[in-house]
Amino acid sequence: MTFKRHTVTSALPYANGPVHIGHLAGVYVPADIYVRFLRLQRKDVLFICGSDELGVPITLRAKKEGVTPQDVVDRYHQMIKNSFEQFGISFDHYSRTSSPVHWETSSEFFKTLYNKGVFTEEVREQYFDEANQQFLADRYIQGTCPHCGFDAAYGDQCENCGSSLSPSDLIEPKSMLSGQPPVLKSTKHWYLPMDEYENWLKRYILEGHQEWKTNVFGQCKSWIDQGLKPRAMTRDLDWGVPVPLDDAEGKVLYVWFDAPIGYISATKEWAAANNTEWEPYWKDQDTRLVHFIGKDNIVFHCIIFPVILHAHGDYIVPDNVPANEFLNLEGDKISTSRNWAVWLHEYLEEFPGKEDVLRYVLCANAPETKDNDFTWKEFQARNNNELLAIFGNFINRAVVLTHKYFQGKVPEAGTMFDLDQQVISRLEQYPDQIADSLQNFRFREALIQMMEVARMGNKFLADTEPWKVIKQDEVRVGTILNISLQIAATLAIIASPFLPRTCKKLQDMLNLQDLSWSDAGNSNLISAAHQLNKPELLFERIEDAQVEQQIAKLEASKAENQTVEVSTSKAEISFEDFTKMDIRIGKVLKAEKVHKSKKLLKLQIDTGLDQRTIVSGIAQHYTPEQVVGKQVTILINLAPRKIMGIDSQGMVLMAENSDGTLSFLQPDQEVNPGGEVS
Ligand code: B3M
Ligand code: ZN
Repeated sequence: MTFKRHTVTSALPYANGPVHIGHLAGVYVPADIYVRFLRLQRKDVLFICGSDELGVPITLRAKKEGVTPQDVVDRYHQMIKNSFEQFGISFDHYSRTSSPVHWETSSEFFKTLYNKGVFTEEVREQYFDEANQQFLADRYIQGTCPHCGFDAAYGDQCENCGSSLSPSDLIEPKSMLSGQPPVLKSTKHWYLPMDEYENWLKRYILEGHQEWKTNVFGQCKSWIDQGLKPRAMTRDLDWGVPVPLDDAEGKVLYVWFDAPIGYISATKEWAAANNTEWEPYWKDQDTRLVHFIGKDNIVFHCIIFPVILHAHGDYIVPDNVPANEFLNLEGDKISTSRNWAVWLHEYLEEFPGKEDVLRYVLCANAPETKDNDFTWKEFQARNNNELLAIFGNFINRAVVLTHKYFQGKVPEAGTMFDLDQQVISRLEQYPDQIADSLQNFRFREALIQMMEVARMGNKFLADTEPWKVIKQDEVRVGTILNISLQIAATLAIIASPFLPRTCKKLQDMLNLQDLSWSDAGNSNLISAAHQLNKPELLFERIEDAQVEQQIAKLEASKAENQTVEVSTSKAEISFEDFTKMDIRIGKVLKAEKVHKSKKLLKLQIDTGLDQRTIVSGIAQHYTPEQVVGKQVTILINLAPRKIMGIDSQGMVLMAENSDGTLSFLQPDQEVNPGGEVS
């Protein structure tokens, strides 16, 4: 289907912290490459984003900093907006969900669904923090992920394995406000009956969009196959869009209900500012809606948001959601809390003028189909060995030699040799190949193909050696440089989605304007006698010292964050509370790894009273062989729970060191299994 226009969105970053390279690689660089490509094809594209300023991630940050949520979002919204602009992410409009137009749009949307009878009203038990006398939203609840054993999973998603969760899925949930286990308390909310849309989703995705990336299609399929459950679209919170109903005092729209509607609100703002209509971008069937996100947002963009758009009835639904996986940094997960990140605003300060270098490296290394890793050494190597040595070197020689031998005027092309013809016919084929890769969101592949053109130009000059030939055959040199400049002109087009600032300089050097994709590959694009401007270096070396400085900075932040983070003591308990716990010495009889989990071991333990299975998150600290025969301290009257499908009856108590290592609690002499600890 050929679409008349494109609405392209990228995930609204939470305005609770700066943007880092994981966000860029996962979401914003691929989205910007895509829209720049579409614009080069002269397509009608609207590129929308904005700060996600509501919901719990904001209030958590505000509590941590002792300021109001509005202070947090005002600070970070501006920082994020500025850093995107400086980096060259070319949004047509960057909005924010604390804006009046968003509150109006999202509450109207909710009211429409309510009046259509889409929601079910249900009183259910939700987690409540007694110490703070407030209901806990999903992000306020932390516990062990039932899928991978990660012990700091949130109530709505596990950042370790990307699974979407509900608070009731968490093992040993505890409130992030008081540290205490939350209690269940009744509260009324309005539920989206996801189960009622299962058949529609099967048609929409499983039948209708088998072309979606496998990581996206796979997650949607498993979500649908597991069976969808009704999901609350409101929350007990004081920071968010108030629920526009009379009997909803103290309740707000669930952030994942309002946030995607933020794309629509931002479009309205853009249309008003540009004196045009917003509806065609969200309501016309010949508009293609594409969402760029990270893998942890798949269910919200592929399942929940399409359901509410479909239920509303006036809107189109996403045509593609090319989500990326996660980017790691120097072999470790990027972590805001541990300051293990390369922050965009810091990069812009420390590497001025090198925005395109980071774009290039993050695209070359993008986690398109699996998690990937960023290292500063690779950043340096790709700049020096690819951008500088191939792309920059080729352009510089082509332009400098034209100035040197022809006063900067493009020379006539004379008789073509076979080599010349081969280069020209390859040049003509690349734009279509690259367009196919870009249209199908294969940006790494497209980047490699673009660099093949630069390599071809570089090799053509190295093979023909015009600096030698000039002594005896100026006409031949003219042909060589004419062909080289045609290659340079094509690069100025096909490289610009990846390297926009570099290509602006290149086009200025070539004295070319208003190039479009259809010009690429044309071996007469730049005509003879055309006057070039002065040569300008496109790239410069990145020295070891610069990179070593960045690595040292990361090591320093790792050391800082390994200082003993003595967790604040929990609320006081009575002696009676303590006596409820039955803690014994046990002996490990057997141990084995838990399938599909990096963290869990399944232990068979002699408790003195019986032999039982206990699942323990120690697999990254001990091998099964190391623990068999060990004396261990166990809590045997903990309610049994299912972990990764295994019934675990109790808990092995471990001590955690400041660097995160775990060790067993053992008596200093042999105690028979069942020995009481008191
Ligand atoms: N604010 C980003 C995240 O989950 C989230 C995206 C909203 S897009 C509507 O980190
Ligand atoms: Zn997990």
